Amino acid sequence: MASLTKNPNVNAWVDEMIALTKPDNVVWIDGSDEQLQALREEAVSTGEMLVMNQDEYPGCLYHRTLPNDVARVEDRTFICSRNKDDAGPTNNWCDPKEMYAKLTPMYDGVMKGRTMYVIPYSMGPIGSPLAKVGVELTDSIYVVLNMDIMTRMGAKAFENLGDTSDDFVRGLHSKAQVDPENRYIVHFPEDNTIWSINSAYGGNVLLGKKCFALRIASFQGKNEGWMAEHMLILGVEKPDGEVKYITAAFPSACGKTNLAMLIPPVCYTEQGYKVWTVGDDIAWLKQGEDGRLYAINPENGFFGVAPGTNAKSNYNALASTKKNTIFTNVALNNDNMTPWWEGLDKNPPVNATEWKGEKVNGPEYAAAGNKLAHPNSRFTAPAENCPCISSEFNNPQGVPISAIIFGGRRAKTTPLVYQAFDWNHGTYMGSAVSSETTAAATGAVGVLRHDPMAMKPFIGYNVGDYWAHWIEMGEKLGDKAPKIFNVNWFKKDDEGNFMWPGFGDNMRVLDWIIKRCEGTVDAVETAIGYVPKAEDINVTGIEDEITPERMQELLAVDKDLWVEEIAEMRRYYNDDIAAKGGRIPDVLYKELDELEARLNK
Ligand code: OXD
Ligand code: MN
Repeated sequence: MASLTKNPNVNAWVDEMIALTKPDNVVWIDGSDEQLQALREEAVSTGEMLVMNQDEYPGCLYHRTLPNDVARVEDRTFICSRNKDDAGPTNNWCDPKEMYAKLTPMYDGVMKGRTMYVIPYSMGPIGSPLAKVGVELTDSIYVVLNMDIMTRMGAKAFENLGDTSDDFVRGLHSKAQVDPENRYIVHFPEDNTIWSINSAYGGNVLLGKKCFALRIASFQGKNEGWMAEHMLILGVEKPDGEVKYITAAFPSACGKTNLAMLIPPVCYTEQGYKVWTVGDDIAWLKQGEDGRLYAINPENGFFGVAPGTNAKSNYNALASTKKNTIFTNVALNNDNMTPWWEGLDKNPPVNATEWKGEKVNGPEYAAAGNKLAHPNSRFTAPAENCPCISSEFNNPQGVPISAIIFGGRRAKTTPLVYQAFDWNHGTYMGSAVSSETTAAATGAVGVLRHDPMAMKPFIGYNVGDYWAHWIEMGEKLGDKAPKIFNVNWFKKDDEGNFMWPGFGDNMRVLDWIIKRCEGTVDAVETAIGYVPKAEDINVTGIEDEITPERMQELLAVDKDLWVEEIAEMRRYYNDDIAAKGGRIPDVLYKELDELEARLNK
């Protein structure tokens, strides 16, 4: 099939990769409905995808990965910069020449007997000054159909690239034999290139997402003066119609999708407050002409964790999955081909297929302690399905950001919310983000790990240089910089119960944050930052649960715990980062010293 572009850089690279992988056929993805429909039918005919109940879930498909291929594989993910120091201590590194030499034989002839799909796509609205083009080559129809949901895919992306530009990210994916021993997710930032092999799981193979929009883009952003961050973007519309935009960075599976789509409590909705979703996972941020920081969501859909999603926890996400969605590794109700997962409701289907494909009696299987859906099972849903999608979703200029929020899962230490004194202090706060691990990545669950800016698995270069880039951005933005906050929805009491209701009630914290940005509410200046006065968090409707005493506990700054926190941060900076080649900016050591001095005052 003829190329869809005259761009010689694209064509030369595609030819080279065809010569390497030797597919039987090459199909250029134009993005037309006919082409996509034919691919869906082909995937269904081979069993790669199953058709869901078309009355209840029109346009929805189901896919099951191999049991060894269910999450991102951080231990097999590499940043291959020419100098080892440029990858830094948070990345696996290998010399690019060595890595190309190792992987080239694995790709040699890997697509024999298969079709190569050439996927042009844009991250960001077509024509946006913040958007960038990628081309992914893959032997997986599942990848094509997911990329159609997650990106602006098809010939229009080539129009945006133009006939001569070399500024596109080259992604080569082959599921090969889905062999975990030879699975590699490799980034060559200096070549704008990503090679992924032996996986068919979303986070490893939808190369526009983590690989491009975070790892490669963070490196591009450093060089070009913008930022790629693991952040949701939401707008809070106030009763007077003004919308304030906020971004928030939480580690994987800490509720970014839930916060991005929250439904405010009645005491807010009855006044006319609304929350609009711009993005749930990734933000690209750039200074606008007016000096403020603007954000776009480079994605076009949601690749959300299914378990725990229900009408109460996230009505809008659930609604987004009702049409044209791909479900991966959830359970199936065999009676009517509808999806099920833990936390959807309390009634696992009796006649069920669990995520590995075994037919089971759902209630019995669950009662025996088994999960029907994989804990990292996913929905890939078009953003346009979301009932609260922002009218600015496709705005090529992005939305102006008033506040940046960091957060993680911390049972103790961190109060419900506090504000940084200034941008550099906020950058320190971001560097100190840590969280209990979840099922979104392979490895142990429930262990506390440092996850600076929620970007540890996604910074495509030296983490110290990344922090320095944050500080430079703050200098550029000056007094137009967004205010920076830290939240913790996961504080627990001595009995181990969550103290804060979370979900929609997080609106109460957003309300305080917005008022701080507007300068309409006071705060208590503490050693760690500005903390709300207890009476300034609106508890209308939850007074029984959140008594003034409880609020005091939620907002408390426990000196002993913070002394421990500082000791741990020194250990982290020194042992995990500086001793391993992380170039920590002096500004951050100064922030740590000053925090310590304030606590000991
Ligand atoms: C994701 C992740 O899939 O962060 O978004 O793991
Ligand atoms: Mn994520």
